[in-house]
Amino acid sequence: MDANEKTDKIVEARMKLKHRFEEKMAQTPSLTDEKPRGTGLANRHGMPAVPVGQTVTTKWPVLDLGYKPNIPLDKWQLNIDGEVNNPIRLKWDDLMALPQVEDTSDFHCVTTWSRLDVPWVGVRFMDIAALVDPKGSATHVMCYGYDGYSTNVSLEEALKPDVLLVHTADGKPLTLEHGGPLRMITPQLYAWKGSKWIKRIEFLTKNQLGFWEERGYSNTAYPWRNDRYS
Ligand SMILES: Nc1nc2c(c(=O)[nH]1)N[C@H]1C(S)=C(S)[C@@H](COP(=O)(O)O)O[C@H]1N2
Ligand SMILES: [Mo]
Repeated sequence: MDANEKTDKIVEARMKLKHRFEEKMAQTPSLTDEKPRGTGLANRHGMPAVPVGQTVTTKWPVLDLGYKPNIPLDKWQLNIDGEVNNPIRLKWDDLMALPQVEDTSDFHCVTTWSRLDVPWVGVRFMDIAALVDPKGSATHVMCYGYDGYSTNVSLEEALKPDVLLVHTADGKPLTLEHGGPLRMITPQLYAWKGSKWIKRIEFLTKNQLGFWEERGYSNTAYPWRNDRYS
């Protein structure tokens, strides 16, 4: 396959995914809530900038399981597998060869702090999904970190355009403590839905609980509904 054919295949897979999840995505809280709870000016999705119960901080606290796995770039890999037609293993150079996007979005931690307007650079989850071509039966993903962490996300949330796998924040390579070299971000959901030190994305045919979800955190994690615990 030449480069053009490759691009065409990814575009085709992306359109297929968009078509399959468009309706479900349009029904997610961050796009449908008529009375999202919070304060401040509307963000680009029409939600108040500061969700209910959150306080803005300019610092960036660190939350982890007491362990920060340090993976050198030449050893780093990301596996994307499960309910897909084309499972892949990306090395660092493969990741950097994918379309890179810059985006600025907010980061809401369930422990009540929010960091607004973080400039990120990375790859869209949607583009990664298009590469592996999920089977028609795929509904969710489980994302795993090198530290043993896991978190589940529905595809109608994960496929939103501002869900990214990021390697750069605030104009600098993502630091180890914040999940470098690569982490996921989910601006429309509480930040625990974005795995730091991401190592594997597994497509699933049903919802399964991740690390915090098994310990009582919400499955849906919607900040403008104060949806913290299940
Ligand atoms: N691999 C991994 N990812 C993780 C966590 C973790 O402990 N391990 N903590 C989660 C939680 S609870 C939050 S609030 C954010 C915190 O990201 P930060 O430490 O960069 O602020 O990462 C999430 N992703
Ligand atoms: Mo968190």
